[in-house]
Order: sequence, then structure tokens, then C-alpha cells
Amino acid sequence: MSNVTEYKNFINGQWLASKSGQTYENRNPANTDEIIGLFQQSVAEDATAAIEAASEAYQKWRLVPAPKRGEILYNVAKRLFDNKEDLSSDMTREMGKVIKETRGDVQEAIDMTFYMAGEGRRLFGITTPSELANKFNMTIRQPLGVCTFIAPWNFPMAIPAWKMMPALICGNTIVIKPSEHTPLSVVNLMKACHEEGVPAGVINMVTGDGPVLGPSLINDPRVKIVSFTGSTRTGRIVSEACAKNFKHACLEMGGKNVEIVMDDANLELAVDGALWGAFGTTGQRCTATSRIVCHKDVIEKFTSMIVERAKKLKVGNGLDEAIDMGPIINQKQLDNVLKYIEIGKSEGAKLQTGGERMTGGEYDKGYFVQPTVFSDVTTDMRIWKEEIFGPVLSIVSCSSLDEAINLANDTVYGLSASIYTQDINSAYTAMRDINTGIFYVNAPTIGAETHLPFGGTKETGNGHREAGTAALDVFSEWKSIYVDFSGKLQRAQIDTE
Ligand code: UN1
Repeated sequence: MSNVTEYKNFINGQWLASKSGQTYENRNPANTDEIIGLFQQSVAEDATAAIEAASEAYQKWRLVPAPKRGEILYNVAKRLFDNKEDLSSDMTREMGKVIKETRGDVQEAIDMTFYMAGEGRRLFGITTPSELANKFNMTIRQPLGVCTFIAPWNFPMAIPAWKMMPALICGNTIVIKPSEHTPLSVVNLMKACHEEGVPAGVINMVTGDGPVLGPSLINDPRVKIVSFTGSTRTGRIVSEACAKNFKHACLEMGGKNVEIVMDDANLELAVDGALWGAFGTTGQRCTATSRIVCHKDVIEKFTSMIVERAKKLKVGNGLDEAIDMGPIINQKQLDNVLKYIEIGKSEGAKLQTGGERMTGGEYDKGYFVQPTVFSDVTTDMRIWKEEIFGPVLSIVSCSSLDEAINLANDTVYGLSASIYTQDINSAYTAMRDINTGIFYVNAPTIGAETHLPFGGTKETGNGHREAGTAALDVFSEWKSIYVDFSGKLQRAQIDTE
């Protein structure tokens, strides 16, 4: 126990213990004997102190020229780039996903940071002619103030960076609560920002449980925006709490993403895509492929190809470069995934491969489950409708493009979808008619890039988007400015002559 590191909260430029005097252990989901560190079990008072610091720092930060804010972010991005390997292995140890993927997660944080650093010299508004003579019209983006972030565990650094970097470039200050399962990556992000010159109070972090910290992070009157990524159930609670005070809420929630495989698809490619989409990140991406809608003429072949490939995936500790799929994040999620596998079986879906917790040897120390494929799934089944957030794929048959599109849209969620086809007309029709925020042609449902908007329709989101310049719309408000240099009163809509 003695050589376990204790990590503190980060408030007003200082590493501070929680007022609770309590810490919690975070363990490696691939090997629960390994303690990643002790983290602060924070209480409301800690969140309030962080909000106080962010609120004070805002008065100066909002006045720092955006290109200067950008220079700091540029240095942060470089620092993350230089430390990419260490940051990635820390992340694999705390979250479990394989090292190739944690390198991708850190890279996504680097990309977002460089991208938003560049926005410091853009943050474009418009100028437009006035309807009156000797009058000048323009729009500028203004920051809002303190933003709070409730972050998930599946992208421990990328998603915090998606939220932080656009908020900071716009001139806001922030308080982040990382997931209790992946605080180390946010500690690392805070360190990089602090050491590269983000001023005290501009970024703050409190670790601990959502139900304890959430009310302060949402209800404190100094908080202007809450950005949340997580389940639709929790998102609804956040949304309702924000609505009472007209607080902005940016919500990224559940998904039930679909890959359509048409009869003219390149099947090898469609299988590659499905395998990566369904079992990458152990199926724990919001964008993960959990449904396949496959044309009846190729479904047998497709199913046997994917089953054969799924069986060959190497499951284990993600620090080993040869491993394809890591563990589930924790016992609760593992139980949930196993529960859904039982539900699938009892509903009459045909278990083609997987379905079991993996045991024996090193597996006993972690939360491992086999890559699982169900065929003969029907649309009344819960495994078709509900988000599982694990490596479980359901295959449904279709006989036309129209039917495929209807099946794709047969969900309360709307994050990501993809189609594999060689027919340009099918691709464009699906692109237009499938109701999601993200769409891929001949590519898997996962793999969004940072300079395009990220988010979903229906119960996946509330109309906002992260990433791209869309993120600037979340973290700034438009101010329309009219400058009248005529030296006389000019009345809009009245003095029309
Ligand atoms: C998420 O699963 O919440 O598009 C984020 C992707 C990644 C981000 C996923 N770039 O799969």
C-alpha cells in the first residue's frame, strides 16, 4: 500500500486533498490486484471551491487575447504529443482498452488541442451591411463564464479535451469531474495544461462520485454551461436540473449504432468494419456497432465470416501489443453485459459465438468477456433495442434498401450509422434517410475526426454537437453589434427613405 500514489484534486492551480479527508482506490480492470492510485473522494464543498476559483479566474481569462490563449493550447498539445507513450500506458492501465487504442485516444486529445489552438486566430464572426447609411454591423463570439464537465470513462482523455479546449479558447473557465473509473488521464491532462501555462483557476478538477458532486456542478448559480457525456438516463436528470435555471446543457448520450451490409457489398471490408466497430474498445464506445442489418442474400456468408474472425480475436491485458480486445471497465458493467447475453438467449436469438465471461489464469483477475455475436435477432428483442455497451453484436436480416433504412431507424437513439455497398444510389439514399448525427459509407460506425461535429439525434443528444466549429457554438454566445457613425438618430425599420 505504501508505494501507491495519492492523487489530489486540482483547484486554483494547487493540488489539494478533499475536505472529506477520504480517498478511494482505482484498480486496473485487466488486473484488479493492481492499484492505479488513490484518488480524492470529493464532497460538495470541494466542487464549490473549484467553482469559486473558476469564477474568479474568468474575469482575467476572458480578456486574454484569444491568439494568446491559443499559444498556450499549442504548447499543451505539444506536451501531450511528447508524452504520448506514457499517457497511453497510464490510460490502458486505468481503463483497459488496448494500447493501440489508448494511443488513439491521446492522439484525439492532441488533435483537438491543436485544432482549438488554431481557432484562437479565427473565432470568426461576420460583418454585414446595415440597412441604414453610415452604420456598421458585426457579430462576435462571447464566452459565458464557468463551464462544468461530467466526463465518461470510455475516452478518458479525448472526451475531456473535446470539452475543455473549445471552452478555453472561447475564454471560459472550467471545472471537470472525470469518471471515478478513469481519473488519472484527467490528472495527466491537468498537469500538462498547468505546466504549459494555463493560469491558476482557469482549469479545475474534482474527483469522486457523480451523485455527490453533480448537484453542485449543475446547480451552483455561477455555472453557466454543463457538458455531460454518459447514459441517456443520467443525461435526462442533468437536462431537467439545468432547465430550471435556463442553464445551457450539452448532452452526449446513448447509441444503438447500425452497420448495413447490402448484397453488393465488399464482404471482406464489411466484416473488417463490423469487427472493429463492434469489438474495438470492447464495444464500449458510444459509436460502437451493436446492430448489423444484412441483406438476406449474403447474410449466411457474412455471419460465418464474422463469427470465424470474432473467435480469433485475442482478449487480454491491453498493454500487450498482441492483444485485440481488453476487459470491460468494471464488475457492474460486466454483469450488465452478461445479463444482456442471457436476455438475448432467452428471447430466442441464436448465439453464434462468445457469450461467456472468460476465466482461468490471468482472466480471473479482470473483467473479461468473449466477443459475442447473435444472429436471428428480431426487432421485438431487447438486445435489438437497448444499449448494451459491451462486445455484443446482433444481426438482423433485410431484403431491400428501404427495409434496411427502416430497420436502421428503428431505435430511440441517433448517433452513428454506416452502409457497405458498391451502389452510389443506395449510399446516397441511406446517407439522406438514416436519422443519425454521424454517417459512414464503406467504413465502420466508429472513427469520428475532431474537426467535424460529433453528436447524435433523438435520445442521443439535445441538439448540440461537440468537436468541429460546432463546439464553439456550445461555448460561446453571439453578440450582434451595431455601430452608428451617422451622428444622428436612425430608426431601424422606420427611417426607410
Ligand atoms: C465515444 O464513444 O463517446 O468516433 C467517442 C469515435 C471516436 C470517439 C468516440 N473518435 O469512435
